[in-house]
Amino acid sequence: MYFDRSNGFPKDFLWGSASAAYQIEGAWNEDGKGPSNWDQFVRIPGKTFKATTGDKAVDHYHRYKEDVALMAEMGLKTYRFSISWPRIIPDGNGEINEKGLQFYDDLINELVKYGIVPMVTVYHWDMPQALEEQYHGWESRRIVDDFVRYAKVLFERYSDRVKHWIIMNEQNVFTGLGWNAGMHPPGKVDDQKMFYQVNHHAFMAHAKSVIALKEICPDAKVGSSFAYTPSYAFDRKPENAMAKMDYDDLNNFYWMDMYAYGRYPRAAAAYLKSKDLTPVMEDGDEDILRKAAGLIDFMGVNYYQSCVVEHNPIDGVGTTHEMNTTGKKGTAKVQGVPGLYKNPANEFLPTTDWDWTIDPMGLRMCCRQITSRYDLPIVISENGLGAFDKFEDGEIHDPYRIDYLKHHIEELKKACDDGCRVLAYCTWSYTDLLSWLNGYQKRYGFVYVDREEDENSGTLNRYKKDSYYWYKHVIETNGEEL
Ligand code: BGP
Repeated sequence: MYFDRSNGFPKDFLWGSASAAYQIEGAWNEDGKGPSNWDQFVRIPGKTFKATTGDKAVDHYHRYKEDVALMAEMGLKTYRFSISWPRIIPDGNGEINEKGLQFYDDLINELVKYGIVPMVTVYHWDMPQALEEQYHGWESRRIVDDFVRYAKVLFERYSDRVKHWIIMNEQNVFTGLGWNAGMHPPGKVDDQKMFYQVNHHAFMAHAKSVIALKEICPDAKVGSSFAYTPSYAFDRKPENAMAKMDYDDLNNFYWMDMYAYGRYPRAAAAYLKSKDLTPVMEDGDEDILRKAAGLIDFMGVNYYQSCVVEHNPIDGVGTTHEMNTTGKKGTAKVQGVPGLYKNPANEFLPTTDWDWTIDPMGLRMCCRQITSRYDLPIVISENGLGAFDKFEDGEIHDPYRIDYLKHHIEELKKACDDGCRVLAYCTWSYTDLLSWLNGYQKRYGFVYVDREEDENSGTLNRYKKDSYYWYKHVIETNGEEL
């Protein structure tokens, strides 16, 4: 009913938590798995905090039963995890590795056994390194067919038990950090033209996978997860409000419009044309993109922070390609695009030790914007706080994490009351895990894992944090008692 406003979280709301294969599994060269682009990238000196790798990660590959048992005890309704492409097809487009498929079969069966809904991400950034060597991975249009073949293998094998699928995780982040900032593989800097071309290939891979899934399993629910950073204009100066529009078109709607409408925002397309950055498209691409847009069931949102947008003159600040990866608060720098916008700090909001703005209301704004612009259901596929945790006699007191999540859930509840159709909320993350660039000291989990940056450190034993018990109660009361 159009005016049927819900009250609080729906009865069948999926309270969940999320992870990604590279960040938890380890077993990087076991049971036939091929090397990924990340296995290669982390070995380049200076790329990650203290040269940390996911070689062992938190050893979820061997401890998944223990991890799932802890989820069941907590009462988790859904668990979002990703599948490692090089575990399934070691060289990206050749033989299929049955042992890799078997691992995820076992994991899915274990979840289903406890009544936990598996939510699967097809691509959370670990691409078979062989594809980089064959044709430079996402830079080549050839990846679209290889990706869709991989996705179909998953749909055919698992869609009897997996009904919730996320095709891409944060396409805006892996392409931005990969081709503009040089901080993710393949480590290219300021390759704007390729950045947009790579995105077009990823959009096509997303679209063709969505279409394939609906053919194989019509009752599956599908979308992609976007790293959504909503924005505030610096002040009421018209040029700052205009800068906000530019920011949103180029940083938010560029991806979400494509997923939801199958087309680029007109102003963004015009800007690309004026800079000779328009990606090459093939005949028929537009139809495929539109068709897929008509088939998606939700917008996936990874929400961590909001930002401020201010006009940036042509001789203003550029991007420094730096990030606070040490946890030393206050080391992040203002960055921007000359002639368009820059992103100064928001003095009204606190930040984490890694200088990420903490803004619970921003989550409600994401939901409202998606609801107004696309009228789509929403899956919050990530939200959480990276912090230093202290292990004291087997206990981990993390009131700051509880506080962060509590305020975000309060705002999410308001979004539900506003009429937004929110299907799920997944915290990042379930266990502690590898933070891509920030090592193991930046912790996000409900479950503490005993390990440090050094590969030989720690027992890898699991311990429940205070937030574990708190979230258990949130789930029990369907978000009524926070
Ligand atoms: C998102 C990614 C996750 C996770 C999270 C936290 O961008 O989808 O994989 O890493 O951010 O980020 P970080 O580890 O940099 O703190």
